[in-house]
Amino acid sequence: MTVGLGGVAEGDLESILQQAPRPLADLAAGRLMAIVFRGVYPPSSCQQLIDRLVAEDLLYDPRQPIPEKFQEAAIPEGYYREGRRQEPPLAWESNKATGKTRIDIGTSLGYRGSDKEAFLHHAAETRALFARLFTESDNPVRIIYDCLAQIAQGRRVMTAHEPDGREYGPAIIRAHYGGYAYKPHFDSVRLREKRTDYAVYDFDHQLAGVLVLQNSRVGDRTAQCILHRCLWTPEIDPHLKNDTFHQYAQDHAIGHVEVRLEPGDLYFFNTRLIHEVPGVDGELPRIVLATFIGYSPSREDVYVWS
Ligand SMILES: O=C(O)CCC(=O)C(=O)O
Ligand SMILES: [Fe+2]
Repeated sequence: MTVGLGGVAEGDLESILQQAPRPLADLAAGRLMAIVFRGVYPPSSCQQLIDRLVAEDLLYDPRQPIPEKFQEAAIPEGYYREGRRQEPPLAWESNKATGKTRIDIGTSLGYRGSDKEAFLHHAAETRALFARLFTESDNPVRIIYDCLAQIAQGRRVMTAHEPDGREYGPAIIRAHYGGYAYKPHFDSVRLREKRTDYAVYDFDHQLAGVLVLQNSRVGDRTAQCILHRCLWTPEIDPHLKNDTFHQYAQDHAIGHVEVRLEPGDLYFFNTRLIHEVPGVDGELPRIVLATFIGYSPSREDVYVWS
């Protein structure tokens, strides 16, 4: 059986391929909203990894006061930089007060890409850190790449790199504290950030692969991603910028799916879809291991970065 327009293919590899025989092409075209691999990383491994990140002072325990170091490193909601612009994050002061902060472990092109040399240097440090954090037999980054290779149908999956071989960050761990939310947005190095000076700019399509390590929970509510049945066009932009997308979606009968994930589940989606993760201010932060993916039907390589 093939999924209908805008469905979600999920389960193990066999059932995903039964539902979506051309997974990346279907995601790229918006025929498929998401692909969900269930339970690819054991929940006990998720917990061990988080405990280790806290023990190594890479994340903080939200039940303790926020250490100074993390207040400085925290990234405000809604933050990204375009091209080479470097101005300070506007949303910063207000977020410090609300406690809605995000800690990144890894190298974000969106956050650091305005200074290419500094970005590539930071990425090299991230690769060294990940080599220390993960072993050959327990490596969630590898799991994301392997699952992607399984749906990439013979294409070669690799960490994004510049023509001179210098690699980007392979993936990024993101912890969202205090009900940190992603408002309706899309992600695109090409259409949004306009990073013409990076090799990933050349791909026709950008996807994301996100592995959930921990949910944020209040009662039976958890923070989950909502994918709207709407690929970004310039017409949508004012609604993202003015916070009127929900009204626009209602006026144009644009539906959505909520992709419900538990720790250890991995999902792939097209980042040109308008998507959001409403915050849930639970005791624990929502923590994910996230990647972006560059895919072109005409290319036999698939790039992964963060
Ligand atoms: O955390 C997620 O599931 C998706 C987050 C997201 O949309 C982003 O990082 O741009
Ligand atoms: Fe996003």
